[in-house]
Amino acid sequence: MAEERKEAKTGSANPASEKMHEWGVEHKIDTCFERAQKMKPCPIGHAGACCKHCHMGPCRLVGKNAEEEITGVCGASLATVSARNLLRMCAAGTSAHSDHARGMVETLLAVANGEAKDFKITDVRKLYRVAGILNIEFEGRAVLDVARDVANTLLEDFGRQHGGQLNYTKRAPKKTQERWKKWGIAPRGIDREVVETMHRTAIGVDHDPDHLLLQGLRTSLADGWGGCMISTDITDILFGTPSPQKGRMSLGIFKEDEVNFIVHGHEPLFAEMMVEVSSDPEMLAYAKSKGAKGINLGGMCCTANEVLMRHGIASAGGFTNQELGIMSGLVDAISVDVQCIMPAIVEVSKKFHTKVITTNPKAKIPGAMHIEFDEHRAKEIAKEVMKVAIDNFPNRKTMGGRVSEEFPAVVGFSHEYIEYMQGGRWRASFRPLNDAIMAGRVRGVVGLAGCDNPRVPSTGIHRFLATELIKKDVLIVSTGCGSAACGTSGYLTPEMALENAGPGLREVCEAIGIPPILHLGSCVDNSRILTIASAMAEEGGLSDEIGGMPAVGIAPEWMSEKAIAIGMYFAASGVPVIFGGESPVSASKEVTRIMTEVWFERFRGALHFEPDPEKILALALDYIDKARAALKLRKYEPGKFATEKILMDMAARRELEKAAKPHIGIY
Ligand code: SF4
Ligand code: MSK
Repeated sequence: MAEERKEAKTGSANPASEKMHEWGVEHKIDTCFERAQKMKPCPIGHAGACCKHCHMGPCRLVGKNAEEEITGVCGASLATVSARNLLRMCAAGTSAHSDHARGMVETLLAVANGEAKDFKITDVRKLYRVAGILNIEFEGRAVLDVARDVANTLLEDFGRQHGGQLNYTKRAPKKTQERWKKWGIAPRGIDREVVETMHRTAIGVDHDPDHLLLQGLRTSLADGWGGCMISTDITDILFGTPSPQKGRMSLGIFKEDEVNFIVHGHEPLFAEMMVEVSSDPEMLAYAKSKGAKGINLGGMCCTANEVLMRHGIASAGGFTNQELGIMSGLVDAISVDVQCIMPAIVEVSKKFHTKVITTNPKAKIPGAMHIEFDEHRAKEIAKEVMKVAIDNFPNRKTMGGRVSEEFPAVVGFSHEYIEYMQGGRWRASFRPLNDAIMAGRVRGVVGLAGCDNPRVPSTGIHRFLATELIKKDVLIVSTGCGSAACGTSGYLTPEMALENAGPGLREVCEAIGIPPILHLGSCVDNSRILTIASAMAEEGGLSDEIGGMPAVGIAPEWMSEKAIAIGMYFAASGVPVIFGGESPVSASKEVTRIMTEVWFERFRGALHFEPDPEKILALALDYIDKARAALKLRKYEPGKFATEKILMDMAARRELEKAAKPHIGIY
């Protein structure tokens, strides 16, 4: 297997991860990297040419001139089949984010009703901001009453049946909203769009690829401006809006002499309780009684991003690090909730002493322990789970790969903080960023997001694009496993700007004191990018809508259906998006044309699939430069920019704050 692996260039591109992987290969422990070699994807399904939407099939629409000449038993064309496949991925991705969001809103409601005593409203200012957006009166009212109204209003977005559209769609620039209206893709209710997509993609319903894809965009908008944005907001309200934190990232975060507990998955509710419990004196005393010096909490995947950016809890990395972390032999327990959890971690854990604990009522894994989380008894359950890890500490075996590398990271750039750092608390704005783009110091902005993937040397394309883009003065905002890929490579530090960023971007980063790659959070926090883009449009000087900005989204190693939903909502909002890897609709030229040319014409966004990292880079820069030219901005030339605008440093910001009066801004 090892030889095959080298030939196929699999494994991780991250040195620490690859070291652990090599240790696993030596000890005959298979991981996703080996399984990716053994399990080749079916080329027909991979290209979107297989339909199994009824039991007359599966129909495989392959062969010469398949697009023109071959149909399924029912007569469905290749374009119909490919479009339907993409839509179902989008609906599944939307469901995942939105079901997560529903859980957050229900918890907010439980807090407001006094039924979830272990949680509280942490960020009242953010609650008021959200109330303002929803036209809910907040001044002079009890905080919990406002919270109840916010929760009930947002809950309506899930099941709205008649008239209207999602509350948050009005946060988009007017012109962007008008495009949605014109093309009939303003989302109504989140659940409704998902159900309609499932209906329209069933046998014998909608067969027009363009018409189908429009419904896909409407569903994805329900994800971006619904599920994701709601989840981000409620998480901030309950646990605090992130501001920069120092953290540690990579597989070297585990401690030999402490109980190591990993929170993995996506939903922050249980993880937040584990943060509390990990410093609880009773738990620490219990850990000591078992011979441990303390409790070391770490995170994995997007749960890691949630607790990293609010509490500085160390992250062991992204998706492809989950088995590798267990192979350290130091993880006493790992809790998992939902999404991106490989069931394989149970098998790997059997080789060590690690306990795998599922905590979500929706997700069990055979062979794992199940301790169900209930927000009404949150702390009690968190303690029960932590005790499993502590009791397991004495069972550690000596076996395990040892990696000591870890990197410092500055994380937690919420859109509110990005606004703040550009003008202080009372005069927060996006003016300096817009000015820097206009002057050519910052060439453009790239959202580097999405998963890492064992079918390529994982994290490698993220690493390549991150370094190349900042060299070319492109500011990066990162989320999800894109953030993990950057953080575990040591890229999330301000020093990265000094060493690698182009001269313009470096000047901006030095003036504001930020890294050139801004960690924005988890996958649902891609909604923060929508908010930032809307604020930039409102600020003026660039495009007056999200479309037309010198901005691109890239998910170079995507694998999840959630990534498809995210890519589509950015495209529908006006952002050209480039995904790595082979296209899941490559079989249909027509679907590919619609997603690239037709969507760009209608929405100024697009969805490309491009496996070659160099071409991804070139395409992204081309979009950025063409947008600059269309906006009649100064032509980007490295090292040459207008110097008239001075960025505000910390001292200037404090001066402004002293003089200013408070207000509650509504974005
Ligand atoms: Fe085949 Fe049509 Fe059934 Fe799909 S819906 S499996 S194309 S017969
Ligand atoms: S965890 S969806 S692998 S980003 Fe959000 Fe990472 Fe992709 Fe899962």
